[in-house]
Amino acid sequence: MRTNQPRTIYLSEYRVPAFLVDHVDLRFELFEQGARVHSTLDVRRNPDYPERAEHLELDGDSLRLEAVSLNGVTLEADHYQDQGDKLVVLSVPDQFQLTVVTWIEPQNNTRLEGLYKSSGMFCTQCEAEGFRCITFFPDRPDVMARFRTRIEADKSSYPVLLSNGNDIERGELADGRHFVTWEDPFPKPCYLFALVAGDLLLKQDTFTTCSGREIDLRIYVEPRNATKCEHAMDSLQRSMRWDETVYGREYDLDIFMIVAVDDFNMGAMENKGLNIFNSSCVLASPETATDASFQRIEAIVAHEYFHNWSGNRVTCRDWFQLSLKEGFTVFRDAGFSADMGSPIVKRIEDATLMRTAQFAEDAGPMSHPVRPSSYMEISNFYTLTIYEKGAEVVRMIHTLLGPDLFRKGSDLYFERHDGQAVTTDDFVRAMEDASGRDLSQFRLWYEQAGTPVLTVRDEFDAEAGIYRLSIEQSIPDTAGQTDKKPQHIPFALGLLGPDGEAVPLRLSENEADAPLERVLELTEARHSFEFHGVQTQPVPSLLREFSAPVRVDYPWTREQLLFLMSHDSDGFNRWDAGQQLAVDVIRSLMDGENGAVDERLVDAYRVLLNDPALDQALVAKMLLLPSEAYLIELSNDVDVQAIHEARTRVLDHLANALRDDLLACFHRNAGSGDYQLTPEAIAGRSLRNTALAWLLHIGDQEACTLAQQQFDVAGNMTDRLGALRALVNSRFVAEREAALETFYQCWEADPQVVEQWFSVQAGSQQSGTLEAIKALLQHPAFDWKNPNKVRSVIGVFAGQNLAQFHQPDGSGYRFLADQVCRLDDSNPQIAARLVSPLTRWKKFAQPYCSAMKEALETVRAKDGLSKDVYEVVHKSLRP
Ligand code: B3K
Ligand code: ZN
Repeated sequence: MRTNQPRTIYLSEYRVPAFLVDHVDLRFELFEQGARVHSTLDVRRNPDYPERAEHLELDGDSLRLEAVSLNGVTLEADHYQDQGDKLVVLSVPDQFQLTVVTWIEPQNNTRLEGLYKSSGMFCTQCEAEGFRCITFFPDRPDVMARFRTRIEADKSSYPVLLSNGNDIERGELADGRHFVTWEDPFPKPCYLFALVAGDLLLKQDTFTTCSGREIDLRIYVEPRNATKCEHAMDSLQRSMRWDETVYGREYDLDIFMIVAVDDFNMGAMENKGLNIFNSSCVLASPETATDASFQRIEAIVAHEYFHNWSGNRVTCRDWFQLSLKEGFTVFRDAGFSADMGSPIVKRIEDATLMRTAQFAEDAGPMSHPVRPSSYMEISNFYTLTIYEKGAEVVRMIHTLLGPDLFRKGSDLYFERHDGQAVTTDDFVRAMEDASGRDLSQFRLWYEQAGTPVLTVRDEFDAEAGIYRLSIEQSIPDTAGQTDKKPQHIPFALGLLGPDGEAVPLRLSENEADAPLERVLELTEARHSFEFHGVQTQPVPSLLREFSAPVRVDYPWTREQLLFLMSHDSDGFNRWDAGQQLAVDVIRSLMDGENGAVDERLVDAYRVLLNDPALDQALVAKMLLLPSEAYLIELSNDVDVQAIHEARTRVLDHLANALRDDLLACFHRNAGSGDYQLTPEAIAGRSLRNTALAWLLHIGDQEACTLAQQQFDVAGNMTDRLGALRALVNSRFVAEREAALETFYQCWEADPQVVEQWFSVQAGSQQSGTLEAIKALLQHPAFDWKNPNKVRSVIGVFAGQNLAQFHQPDGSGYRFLADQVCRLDDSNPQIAARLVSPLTRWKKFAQPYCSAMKEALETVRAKDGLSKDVYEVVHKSLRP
């Protein structure tokens, strides 16, 4: 067991840095057996620091110190202390130059933080605290410096040498080595530093900015990926244009580079001028990537590009402010994706992620506010709350201010804070100053954790023609936070009359030109609203477009939901009504009520399948039943197998009753011609593959043949994988095995496709999956050091394949605990993420609950547990 408890860092302890660094001069000597880093810092005392700090303290991690000199004079050992995680230089002058030489071993770096090697190339990941694994430095985002970086390496193995900014010098060295020097004119925190050295192929294009500057766009990949860059390049160009049009933001450097690397802990990283991407988030071709990957790539390329303003030009003061850049940037990339595709579909996807995964996080042991007030390991706080809830919070500001004032606010924010490291409070203040609105109560969204619950009740007074709505707000207690204050919530609603027409929302008797939709602003624990001039009992359409990240409790009848499903003018709520109806039907089966599936659900789905006048992109989403994860989230004392069985029964019933409609839907959406990424084409493929999956689910022989045909002839990966997945989840064992085999043989040389092949199997609904998973870990293509492989097998099994993972005998949990312990030694960040499915043990019924807890306890007992896993496991096991 870990004996020393990691230190907790508190926001309340924030102090400005004692020393500032104006300039950093780096020289990297890269070798196969390690790297020598020479770092020269121009340091001065910070005039804003409240007292005179005597000694300079620099952060370090896993460094071998070779030399220290001050103003060119080598320091004797009694002038500094190498404490491992700190280098303390004693009694320094007010202003000086400090040179530190360190030796590091990138080839042995399995944590993938700092400088490491991936497929033979050198690359870096410095956010949040990886720069200290490269050299001693004040590793905090409020220290911003200008960087010059010289890289030296063997020329034949590493012909391409990259860092941030512009390349200003290059030349040859002895022994077949060469060097390139890069200079970044913009001061930046060290977490945005990047270096790449490798044998890479360059795909180039240009972008002309709104002021007429031509930017050199470069994507560097391994030569085998030459044909997979077009989509990323195109997404980049569209992002650059969009940020100019929608936010008035122009790119600042002359070069913008993206590098794809196979071994990467997360999706991508916004290093200044040199974004580094996980290969799976940048490389795509129709033959190898699904529609979902194409959309993910577009969103991530945009997200990292948008960080150039929201994150790099204006950065975070400290890591508690992480959502300042992440929440805002997710909000920006969501706007971009909505504009590039179907806005309703994008909103449905975002709301689904919030309601299934973020609400769960917010109710669990790792729950924290959008601006946390403490942490042990910052890597654990790159969460759905920081990213997705943070984006929802910005979206609510947008809703409250309206698009014009919001834009004024963002302009003011960028102008006022350009080149600064600031706080979420500074962001809100800019929005207030530009709009004249008071957002003081709104700020509670940053401070209070937990998902607000709105209890909505209504009554109709036919005689007076008044429809009354009462709304009560409450915020549940969360880890370390109780007695919360009411928050400022924008609540969008409409009312539907008997024929589905919108009822004018008159808040007073004689209000003329009353709107058909309103955003009510909830600020109190209790509100009641009266709508006048209402002739017949209306059906309310609540929280339209998911106008706030809250739960709504309203006693829906199935009639109301069916009515909204077909009549609501808000597409999002049409979808949501369908979800709530399906949830209700599934739950009534679990409660054992009369045992039959409500035929009205079947009828509603029949309409969806057969009415070509409906928005097919919306229909494709409406046909997807609520996931097991969402059903679990909605329940307490969860019996996973009971949820799985009830959901499966509904699916069986629907698929049997609608067999012919599904077949017709499959054929109607056969698709032809070129691969296109329009919302219509994507919807067509989604409908076709949903139909196939449902038909195979009920063991339909004809569908099995169709799936095999589709698998053989598909011209794109969406259809090929759709067919494969349907077969894998079916009872057709021989066909499934044959398809899996063929697929692997065809694609074994392509890591991104092999990852999908792993995922399909790890997500299989067939029993015996755990044994199959164990076998996959022995597969020659599986690699413990590659996070994508780990995620595609272990992550998918434990995080997505809930019915298989939650075995009543606890075997899935023990398996996960073993893998977490194994990974904890090599890559703690990945281990800490993987353990998360176990953390919500309190929510589950027996025997799940105790078995999950036991598995967590095994992890806790491991020797030398990392800080990352320690924090998650200990917080989860707190009484
Ligand atoms: N900022 C990075 C995330 C870094 C995670 C460090 N553990 C990617 C992004 O959000 O754009
Ligand atoms: Zn980001």
